[in-house]
Amino acid sequence: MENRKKDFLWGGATSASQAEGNFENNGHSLSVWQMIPYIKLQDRASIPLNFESFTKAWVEEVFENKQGLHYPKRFGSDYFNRWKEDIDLLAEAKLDIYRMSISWSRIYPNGDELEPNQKGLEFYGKVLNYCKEKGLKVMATLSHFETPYPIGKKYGGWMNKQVIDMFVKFAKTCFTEFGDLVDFWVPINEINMTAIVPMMGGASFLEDFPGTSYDQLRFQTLHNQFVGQAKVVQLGHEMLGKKNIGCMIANMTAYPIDCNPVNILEWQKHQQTQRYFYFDMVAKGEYPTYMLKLFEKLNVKIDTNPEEMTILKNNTVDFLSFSYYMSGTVGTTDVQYTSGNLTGTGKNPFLKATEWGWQIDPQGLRYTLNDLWDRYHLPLFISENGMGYDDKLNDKKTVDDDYRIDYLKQHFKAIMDAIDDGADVFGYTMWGVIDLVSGGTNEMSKRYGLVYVDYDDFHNGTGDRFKKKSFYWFKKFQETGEL
Ligand code: BGP
Repeated sequence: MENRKKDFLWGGATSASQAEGNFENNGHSLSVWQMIPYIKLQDRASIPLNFESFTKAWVEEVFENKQGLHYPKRFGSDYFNRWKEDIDLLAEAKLDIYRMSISWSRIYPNGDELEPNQKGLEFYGKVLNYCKEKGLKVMATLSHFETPYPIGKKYGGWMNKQVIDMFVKFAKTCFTEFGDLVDFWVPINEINMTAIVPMMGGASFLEDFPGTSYDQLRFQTLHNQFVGQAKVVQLGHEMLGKKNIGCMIANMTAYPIDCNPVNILEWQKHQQTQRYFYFDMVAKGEYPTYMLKLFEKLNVKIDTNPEEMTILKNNTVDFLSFSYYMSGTVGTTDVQYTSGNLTGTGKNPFLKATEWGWQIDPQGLRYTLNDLWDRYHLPLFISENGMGYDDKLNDKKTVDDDYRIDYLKQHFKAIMDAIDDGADVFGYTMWGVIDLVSGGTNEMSKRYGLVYVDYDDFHNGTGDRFKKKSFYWFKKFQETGEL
């Protein structure tokens, strides 16, 4: 099959806190995500973490690290030192676009500084200029779960509306410094993370807000992020004079477990509250009725005012970007569960799953693209997709990752089919294009890349980069347009 849309952007993605390392130098503070240690999984396919266990007391205790735990995201794949080599590899594989994040913790390590950290700006200036030199377009995420931990500690994270202004200040610095070097901006990665785990998404801990329910915490923190994101959209439009700012949402496509009407209603509720809600907020700029009803039921009262609601309404995004790894099922009964991105979901007997239990569903991507295009009529970009696998480097210093090639081929075909169906899709960035630390499980051995990085789960290894079979496959796809 041929790649029929000639200006489509094919690329790869990484994040600062999973790739950079070098956490204690150059004024960098730890981001929330770098506070979580590696804990060996007994069963990779079972949901690994009890998110409510991430209390502030626990984080502070592990911070002292008397138990000698390993924190993989503080080491990443040593991108901070090897960025040039990595960008060369991306250019060699003929990527059109590279999605990366600019670590908030490197630019405003405490959030409340008046001036940005020059060393951080210098680093990203070098990286972005080099991308330009190599002909790579760039999508920059402003916070890939990278709220500096000091903001959580001192201000209570995104639950505190002062953090909105800190984020806007950070965005303003990035627009000023890098506005000419970045092609597309995404303010907040997978914004729905905050409604699932406010500590990870928003650096807000329940202990800091006595008398507040967990539901109130998660939806208020999320609301403040929606407002912060809308303010950044407004600022970007004013400063950059371009329509190049999108959202990033973890897409939760699911199917009803069967055609029993009670299950259809359950599925509809799930898709509204777990999926459309986020897209509705950033595309339509107001709370949908079904969420207002849910808030009543949960006794959630969003602290807001008419000015914030106007900001949300007037500053919707220019494109919709989302992660798509898998699909799930929903029903009231008879559902067996499996792991997935951010949350678990129902098993689907028609789908195979990875070792981590993530169900592989390329046709679900075609369905999702058609569905989102029909509903919003905004250009679509798949900003994360890929297959985590415990790749092994062979004697020839490569990885024969035919399973990954197969996964990518099927998903690329699904995108092309969706374009044929009429959906306006303009780009795709494969997750973890150069191996990096897993977001959810902190394993280095859960690999997604076209390039193998020689580190194990404890950061032992040379850090050397090796091209996998999928690297050559991707390059050929770019050269020929043939899948
Ligand atoms: C998304 C995150 C990414 C990445 C990806 C894969 O939720 O935005 O940062 O980690 O999931 O997840 P994992 O690394 O846990 O396999």
